[in-house]
Amino acid sequence: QRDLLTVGEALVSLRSSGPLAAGGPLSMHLAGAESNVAIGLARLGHRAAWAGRVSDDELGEFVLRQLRAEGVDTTDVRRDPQRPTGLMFLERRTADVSRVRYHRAGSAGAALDVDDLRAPLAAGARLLHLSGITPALSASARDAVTWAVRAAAESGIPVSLDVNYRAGLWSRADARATLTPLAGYASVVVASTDELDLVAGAGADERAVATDLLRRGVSTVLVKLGADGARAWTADGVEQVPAVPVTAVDTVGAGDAFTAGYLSGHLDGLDLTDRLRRAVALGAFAVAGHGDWEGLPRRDELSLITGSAAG
Ligand code: CKP
Ligand code: MG
Repeated sequence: QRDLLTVGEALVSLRSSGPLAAGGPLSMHLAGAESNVAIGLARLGHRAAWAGRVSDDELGEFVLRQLRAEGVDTTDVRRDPQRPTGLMFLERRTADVSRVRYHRAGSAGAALDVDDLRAPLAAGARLLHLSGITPALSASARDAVTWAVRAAAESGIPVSLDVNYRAGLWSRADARATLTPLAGYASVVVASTDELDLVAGAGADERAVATDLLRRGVSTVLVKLGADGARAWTADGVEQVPAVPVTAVDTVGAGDAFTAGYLSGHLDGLDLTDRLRRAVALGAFAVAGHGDWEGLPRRDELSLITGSAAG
């Protein structure tokens, strides 16, 4: 039985160490919010599977090799002979500010459809993780995600949804119209404070949004506070943990690391406080190193950053 199934678009990220317009060397990395989460869980020893579409060429092969090397199950990945793998350029502007530009319209990942998800959903998993990026990619990807949350609900598979609003992909109004109903199917909703208005018809007030989500059947609302840690809203009230203080060198991937830590704690049966502690510990690992997922810890490394807190 798989611990986690996650679905989304994996990208090839090309990174420059300075302004892109100045040219110079680029390095090639795997990116993609959901595949980052799968890697985070696999590093901690959980059985994680990623499903999606990649191109049937070298870049698709690169994505698969990276995932397999990290121990992620790619059995259900489809190769698309017609479409390219999406690209993302990341340019570093200052030590801790980087800018992202996508070349993903018409990609294999964006062509995801319901048929791509039938086999992985039928195979079952203890958790299904989705992000708000996927429904922004295309109409067929939006239908696929909508189908997946309903199929998961019917099979009793709890869903986690990370809002992951991407302004380059859709407007806030479109995101709100799609993500608010979707969030009602989730058992865990992950958002940063500036994403709260996208998952409930309750404005941006955190308490009002959390109350609305809990009333609609969500069991845990996780609000990421960056350097201030994170808060969890449940039927029992609200709980906050501080962040683990580290020097941030690259914040891309921090949210996915946080989610991976939380879900790992859930799979291990930890209580809410310890799940949150593991979440912020993984977030700290992610921001303390370069790359979207490269710095994530193996299980025996969890204590490197926080001592007992992460264990
Ligand atoms: O919210 P995060 O910084 O954790 O997400 C980062 C990922 O999928 C990154 O790997 C990138 O490829 C993306 O989000 C995206 O599509 O923006
Ligand atoms: Mg995020």
